[in-house]
This record gives sequence, C-alpha cells and structure tokens, in this order.
Amino acid sequence: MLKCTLSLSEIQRAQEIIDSSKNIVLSTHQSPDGDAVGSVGAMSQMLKALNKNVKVVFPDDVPANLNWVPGTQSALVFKQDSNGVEQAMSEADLLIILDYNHLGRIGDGVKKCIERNLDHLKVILIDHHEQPAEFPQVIYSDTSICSTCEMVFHFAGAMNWLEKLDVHTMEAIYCGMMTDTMSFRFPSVTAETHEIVSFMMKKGLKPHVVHEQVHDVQRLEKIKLTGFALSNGLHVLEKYKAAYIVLTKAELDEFNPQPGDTEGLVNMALSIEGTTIAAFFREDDGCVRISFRSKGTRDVNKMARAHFNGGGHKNAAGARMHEPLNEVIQKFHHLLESNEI
Ligand SMILES: [Mn+2]
Repeated sequence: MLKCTLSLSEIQRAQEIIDSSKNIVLSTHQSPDGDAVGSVGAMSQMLKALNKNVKVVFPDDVPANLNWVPGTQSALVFKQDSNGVEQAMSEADLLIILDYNHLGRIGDGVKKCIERNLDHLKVILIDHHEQPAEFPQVIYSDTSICSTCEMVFHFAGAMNWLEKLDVHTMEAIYCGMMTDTMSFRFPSVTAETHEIVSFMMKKGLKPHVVHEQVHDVQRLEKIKLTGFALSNGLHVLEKYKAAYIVLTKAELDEFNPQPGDTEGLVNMALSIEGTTIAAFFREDDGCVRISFRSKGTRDVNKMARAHFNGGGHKNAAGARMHEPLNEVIQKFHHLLESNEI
C-alpha cells in the first residue's frame, strides 16, 4: 500500500526540511477543486499536529461545498487579501505546492508573490500532473496516481505520520481521492487506492459523510444552471465522437453563479453514448475557461498544451484563453476536423 516513489534520500531531505521549518505555507491551484482543497487541508491538519505554524493560500475562492475541509475557514484567499498572502510568504521557511505542477497554474498574483520570496523559501512539490517544475528542493511527482490526496497519504506514510491520522485529515484525503476519480470510476484507480480507503475506514473514516457534504448541498440555482447548459448550450458532433457545452458570461450571470457551479458539466457531455472527447467553454471576465475530458487514447493534455496554453492529464485537462469565445470554439472545431485530436 505504501508506494511513495521518492527515494530514501529524498524522503530524508523532506523530513529534514519539515523538521527545520516553523512557518509553512501550503499553496494550490486556481479554481480549487476537491483534490486541491483536500490535499492542502489534510497537509495543514497533519503539520499543525506537529506544532507548525501553517498558512493555507488559495488564489481565489473555495466552492461552498468544500468549506468544511480543515484549513479552509482560516485560509488566505489572494483575491481578497493579497497583503496577507505576501506577509505569510515573507515569513515562511517552507512552501509546499500541492496539486499543481508549475507556477503558471496559480494566477499572476500568487506566482509573483512566490517568486519574490524564493530566495528564503524551501519548496516541496507534491503533484500528479505531467511535467512538474524543477526548482523545488523535493519533487514528489507521480502521474500514475489518480489524485494528489492519494499522494499526500503516501507522503504521510513516508514521514511516519499515519499512526496519528485523525478523522478530519482522513476526510480531507478521501475528499480529493473521491472527487478526482469521479467516485473511483477512472482507469487510474488502483487496488492501492481502495486499500488506502480501507485503511482509513478501519481508523474511523465514514465515506458517506464526505459524499453527502460534497454532493448533497447543491443550490437550486446551480441545478437550474445545469439544466440550462444541457438544453441550450450542448452541441454534439457525432462524426467526431465529440460533444461540448458553451456558456456565455451573460447566460451564466442569469444564475448568480458561485465557484464550482459548473464543475462536472463537461463529464455529462462525455457521458453521451459514443462520445470520446468533450469540452466545456465558459466565458469569464477577459478570458475563456476550458475543461477537456476524453476516453482512451485521445490525449487532451497534449492538445491543451499545444493549442490552448493549458494542460493536465491525458484524459482530463484545462486551459484559459484570452481570445474571444467564438474563436476558441472555432479552434476546437478545426482540430476535430483536421483529425488532430
Ligand atoms: Mn488533482
């Protein structure tokens, strides 16, 4: 079950860095999802148990259905408190990067703040996206693992922290494992994944509590937005085994959207019979946010990197474009027509 791929010397280095650090900042990506919030939450809980001063930094707001994750209530959100983030970063000895591979994933503000403080910060990266940054002193990167939270569990094992896992830490870890695998249904889920869940259940984790907290707290407006997106914004291109959903800013604003409200829409497009690639285009202030999903060998990570200035995993990737919505969609059409994806 314990398959942390760090070498013995890397594990020792991580241990020494953590032992010698008092003030620790935990950072995760923009538009934080269950794995992002879960991994910083679990890590903050475990480090606080070691009497560390821990600050969690989010670039922007956490979705309401993840508010219960430990560390979230007291977190610093850069969008609302850039000075607080700057101060935390300047006082920190150690920065732990969770669920993102490089500083391009956290927005310009947090990125610059980290870059200003890199001279005095030690950095540990724990992430499952491809092509991790090379600057951290410890890089725990494993693209075969389906969630960063699962890696956090392995990392905790390597640090000898598993004996002391409390229920809140396990709920945070389970939250990321569950959401990044759409409830354990992706091919990247392994026997080890389930063994970790089994281990945690024996220590008191109740998975249904996490499912209810994450999934059964939807606002009526979100459900209506989902209905609108499926009946008005869905396009199916059978010829290319493709489907995509588009929402303009004006349409979204009708539904008073909250962070996380459009999460999962792209998976509905992918679930249409015969579909092997899906996209969701969401117009935002000054940019278009895109989610890609695919099945089998269609590689949306490669496509997102090459054509949309984004990236992620082979079957799930994201991007942000600063071109008009219709041009971004045109580009996707073009790639399908020219058989590039
Ligand atoms: Mn993840």
